[in-house]
Amino acid sequence: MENMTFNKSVLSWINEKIDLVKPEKVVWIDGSEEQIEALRAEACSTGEMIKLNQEILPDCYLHRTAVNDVARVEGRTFICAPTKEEAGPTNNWMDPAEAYEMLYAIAKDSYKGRTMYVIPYSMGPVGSKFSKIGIELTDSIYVVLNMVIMTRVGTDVLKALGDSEDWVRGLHCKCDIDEEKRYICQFPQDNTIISVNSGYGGNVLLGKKCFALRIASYQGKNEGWQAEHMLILGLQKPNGEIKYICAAFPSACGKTNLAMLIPPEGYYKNGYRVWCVGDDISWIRKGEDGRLYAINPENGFFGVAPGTNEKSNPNALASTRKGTIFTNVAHNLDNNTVWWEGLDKNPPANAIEWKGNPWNGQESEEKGAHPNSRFTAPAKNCPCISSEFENPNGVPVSAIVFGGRRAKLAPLVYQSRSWNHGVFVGSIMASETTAAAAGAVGVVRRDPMAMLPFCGYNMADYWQHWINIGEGLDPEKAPKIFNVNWFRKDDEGNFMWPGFGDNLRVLDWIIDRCEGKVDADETAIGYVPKAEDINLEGIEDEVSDAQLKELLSVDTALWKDEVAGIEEFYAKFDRLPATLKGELETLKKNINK
Ligand code: GTP
Ligand code: SPV
Ligand code: MN
Repeated sequence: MENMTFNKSVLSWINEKIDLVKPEKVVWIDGSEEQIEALRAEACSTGEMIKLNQEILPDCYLHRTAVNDVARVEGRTFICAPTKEEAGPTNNWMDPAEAYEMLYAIAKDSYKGRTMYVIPYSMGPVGSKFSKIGIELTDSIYVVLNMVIMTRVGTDVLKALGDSEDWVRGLHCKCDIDEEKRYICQFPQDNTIISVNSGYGGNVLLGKKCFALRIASYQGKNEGWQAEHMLILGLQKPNGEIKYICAAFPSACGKTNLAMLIPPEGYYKNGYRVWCVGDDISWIRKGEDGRLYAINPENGFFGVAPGTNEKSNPNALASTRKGTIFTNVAHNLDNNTVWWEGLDKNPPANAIEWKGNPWNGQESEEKGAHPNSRFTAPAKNCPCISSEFENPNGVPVSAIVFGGRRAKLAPLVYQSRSWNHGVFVGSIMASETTAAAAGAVGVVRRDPMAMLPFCGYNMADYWQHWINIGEGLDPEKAPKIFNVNWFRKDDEGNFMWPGFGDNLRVLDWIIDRCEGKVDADETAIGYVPKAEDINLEGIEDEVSDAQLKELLSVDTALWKDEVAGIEEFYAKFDRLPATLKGELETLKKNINK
């Protein structure tokens, strides 16, 4: 097949990799429907994908990964910066020369008898000043078909790249899916990613976490912008005005759900709407008017399937009804469709579970779908996709929201006192771990800005970058910074807040605060709503006034323990910004008052 570009840096890099992995042939992905359709057919012929019921789920497919390869592997993810200090205390580090040597030894000859697919892709609308280009080499059709949904792929991208050397190199080799030899390595200084021995989502769709967060966060530091693990939503008020919010929650903590929220009935009737710009990643930079603007660099959703249903997230469900790839969900053999826990109350009796074994929907200890099973759905399918989704200039950001899963401690919502206090609030985030990464689930850990697994350089320098960004903003124009917690539990272990659509009640307060329309109580940790300012109309039965007060309360004893935890965490950082040390001292003083 002919090369699709004359770009010398592209061709010489690909030729080097061809010499290394020795593919039987090389196929350039041009983005055409014919080519994609042929690849789908090939993947079905080998069993890599299963074509689903085309009447119920047109252009939808099912894929099962290896049983040992179902989530990101943080322990095997490395930042290969020149020094350990540059990667910082929260990242795994490997010396770049050693890493290349080890990875090349694993990758050597690994494409023998296989095809190399060359995927030119753009993160962000092709040609936008926000956008960046990558090329991923892969031996997996599944990866190609996912990248085609998740990014902008094809000839236009190479045209936009021209002769430039500014593009991110990505090499993915399935090898033998050997978990002992699985490595996800980022080389931020070389704009390079190498991923071996995995076939799962975040490990292999290199445009997503590897590029759009780990590499891009480093690019952003050097170029004066930010790459964040944040959804972007537009909140439309009854007067038709739309305010944009970026929100960072750790993996499987509610970004997709919040980004596609359907307002509660009363709000909906009054004209409130939520428009989804993005559900996972934001690239943010200052616009000509001095405000911050955000784009979603992705083109699709790689969303958590379990729990997605007609009630919890109808927009996400609707997004998966065509052109979607399902990974590690249950296969309903009666009608050749898919099922997952929490889709409905009728598990299929005649099915294949995610590992590929027969399943009757009854066995309580066996799940039909893996807890981290996913759908890969085109953004354009989403009924509430924002009209600004393709806007090359992004959307103006009014509020930044941090949040996580905290059964205790963090109130439903609070506002920081300033940009720098907001950076502090982001830096002390902690959340219970989820199935999105291999390892224990439900353990509270520090996850600053939801970026713990995704920051491509020293986290202390990343915090300093946040502070620097704030210094470049007129405080009047800077987004206001908040923290939310949808996951507070009572002593019986029940969620105290209904969440999902009802989270709009909190967003409404947030926007009112941004517009200076509502007062708040100043507490030790920041501004907390007055109970009467959270509208409970329609959920009075679910949330009593006492419960709301409890949700908004700041428990000083618990916060004292928290301060000790923060001090311990901060002690890891030799380069902790003085500003954050100062914010911690203020918090301590406030708590002990
Ligand atoms: P990643 O794609 O891994 O980055 O995850 P995400 O942050 O987009 O999380 P997602 O929206 O997919 O939600 C993950 C899980 O959290 C699902 O099981 C949801 O049902 C649950 N969830 C989301 N929002 C809420 C909420 O407001 N309250 C409660 N209790 N659960 C929620
Ligand atoms: C996450 O884990 O935050 C995800 C899924 O969005 S993955 O692409 O696997 O990283
Ligand atoms: Mn994510």
